Amino acid sequence: MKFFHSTIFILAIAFFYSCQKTEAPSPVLPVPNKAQIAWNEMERNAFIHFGLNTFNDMEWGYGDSPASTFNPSSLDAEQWCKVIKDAGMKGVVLTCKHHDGFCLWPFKGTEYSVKNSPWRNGKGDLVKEVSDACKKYGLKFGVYLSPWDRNSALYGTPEYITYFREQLTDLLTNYGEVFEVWFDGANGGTGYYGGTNERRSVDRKTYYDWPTTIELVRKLQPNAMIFSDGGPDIRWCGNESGIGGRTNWSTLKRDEVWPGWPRYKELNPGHEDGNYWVPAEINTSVRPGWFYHKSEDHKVKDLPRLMDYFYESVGRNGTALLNFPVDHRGLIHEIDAANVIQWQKTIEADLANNLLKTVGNIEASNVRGNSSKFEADNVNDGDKNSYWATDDNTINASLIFEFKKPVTFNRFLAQEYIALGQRVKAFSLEIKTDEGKWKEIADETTIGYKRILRLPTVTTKVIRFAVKDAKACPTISNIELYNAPQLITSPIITRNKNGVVTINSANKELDIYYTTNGAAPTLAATKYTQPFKTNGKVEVKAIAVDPSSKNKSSVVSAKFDILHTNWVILKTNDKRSKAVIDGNPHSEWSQSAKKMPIDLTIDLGKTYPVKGFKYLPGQSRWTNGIIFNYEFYTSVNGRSWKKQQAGEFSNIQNHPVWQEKTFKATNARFVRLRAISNTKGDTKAGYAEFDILTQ
Ligand code: FUL
Repeated sequence: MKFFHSTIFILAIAFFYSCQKTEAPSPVLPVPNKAQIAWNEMERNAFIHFGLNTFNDMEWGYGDSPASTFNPSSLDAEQWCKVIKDAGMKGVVLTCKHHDGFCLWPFKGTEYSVKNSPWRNGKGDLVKEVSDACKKYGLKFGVYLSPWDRNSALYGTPEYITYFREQLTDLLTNYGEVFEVWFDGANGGTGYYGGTNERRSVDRKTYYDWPTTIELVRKLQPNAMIFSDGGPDIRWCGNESGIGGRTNWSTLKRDEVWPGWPRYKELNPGHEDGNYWVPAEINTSVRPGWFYHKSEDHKVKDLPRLMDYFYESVGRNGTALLNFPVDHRGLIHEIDAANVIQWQKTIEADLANNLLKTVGNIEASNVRGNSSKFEADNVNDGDKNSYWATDDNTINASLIFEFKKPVTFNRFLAQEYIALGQRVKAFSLEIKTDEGKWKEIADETTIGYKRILRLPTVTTKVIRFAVKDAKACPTISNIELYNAPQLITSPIITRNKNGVVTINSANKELDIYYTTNGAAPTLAATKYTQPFKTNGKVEVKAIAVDPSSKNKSSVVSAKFDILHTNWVILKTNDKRSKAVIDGNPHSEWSQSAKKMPIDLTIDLGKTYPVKGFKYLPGQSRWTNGIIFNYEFYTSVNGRSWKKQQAGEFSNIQNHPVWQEKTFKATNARFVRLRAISNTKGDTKAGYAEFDILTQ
């Protein structure tokens, strides 16, 4: 009997321990709530900036642009939603009120809204049109409501908070389900403020009484994510360039960084020891500006830039929020639409064929309690709720993937089971070489909801994923492998002052072939390996080619005239002026004077038969002195000058690209570009590049 009892006792203990072992790991706090997980799973959303700024060519309206200027000619919110849907995005956040205070819905508390605009004869409600279009296209709808209001006379007083909450109540009551509420961090400063035109500063920590406002949002839209720089539910990533942290914790010491802005640098990586779950939203605009400016039509993010954005947001444990500056017509511009649809197609193609599905065997160095519930295969079963986990004390652990045939890949995707918290602090990826040795191909930090690595293309039969450090035993829900098609990026050809030509292409895995004799380059042309020297006039043509598929870019051509080696910019002591003739379109120089005109005078070092000139205005966003009316002079001796031409660079403000002017060839050693006026009407003249054309 006694024996029987003790056996039962031992068995019971054994059973107890085995159950213990196969229990799910305890969560690592803090953990996300369901709505936060659902928000991460949306991955990519759209932002819309549209309002009076659109019609007044501004980014931050002062609050005094007349409501009557809001006049889109053919606004169609369904066109926006169709583009957004086709671009693979899941939700839309609309600037219902930007800092200028203008309301896109007929808010009863102000006259500064669509109701006093000609659009739809003052009967329109854009928030309604957009939220309806979202419903039709199966997109979630979110609202941006600027706390700062440069129009309201109340701003800065306690009454404004009531006004602000009434606006919020309208937006969260009358337009159906709202998935995200966006509170901008820019707050207080100069403004119109009901005609007082003054500076009003507020303490952004205390003025708005945020806790009460947050409660209001919770009451009206319990599932909405509240965004501000420092949370509460989701945070800013600390930049507007669309770059999520390579180390990116979804956890944050929210109370310490609140309201966020002063410690914005910490928002990018988050805090490993953060005590709140506040994942990062990675926002950027498809154009340089948040609002539409015709002058930026040629600066829409292209496919390579958009792909960087995808991998640096969604691929770095963030949710992307890509802004569309809707144009004057009230449409997403054709260029923006084409680029984002290309973006979606390329993301789909990159992640089309998960090679891990062809794996022969997955071997874990440790499986929690040896239980099938936590087995290695869970990372490859397509079930987001199953995961591979290890025993509590086993942090260093690995998975070895063995393939029957060699696999070639260049993308690695991993996901943690974040319902139990973000755990992994460091991981690596290795491949087994033909010699049977491990070779590390990636050494990274965090994973979180999703991490995607872009890797140089490699071929192997065995891959090892190793967790090197974690807050507790790892819980990995998913791993995928892809061989993304090479992105064909165009060659960029530049030549410096001394004639050295450099050809680059953003995708470094492409080969470049070029010619200097005017012929179209093929794979039989010279392969570019390093910068090369040219003398004088030359036309360089290049293509970029994917060595495996042989897919190639279109031919890019660059015509260079005489060398700038002996050129001297006269009549200035400013050393920075050499930016004008350095062959680099991204460097620039500007000069100012008490009054126009302003001259750029160059000694070419020798006499040439000059038959024209080229001018590229500054390419930076806030460039100065884009020349509009000009005169062009030549001289043989630098004393007596002959005017060769006078005219304007038409549309240069909106389209600041190379301008080329030609005239009858004349001998000259000295040339002068005289700026008669610039596009702003002030007294500056600015240049990215200047060149001449010779016969
Ligand atoms: C910033 C604002 O000041 C910009 O105008 C824009 O709305 C951007 C999304 O946030 O803080």
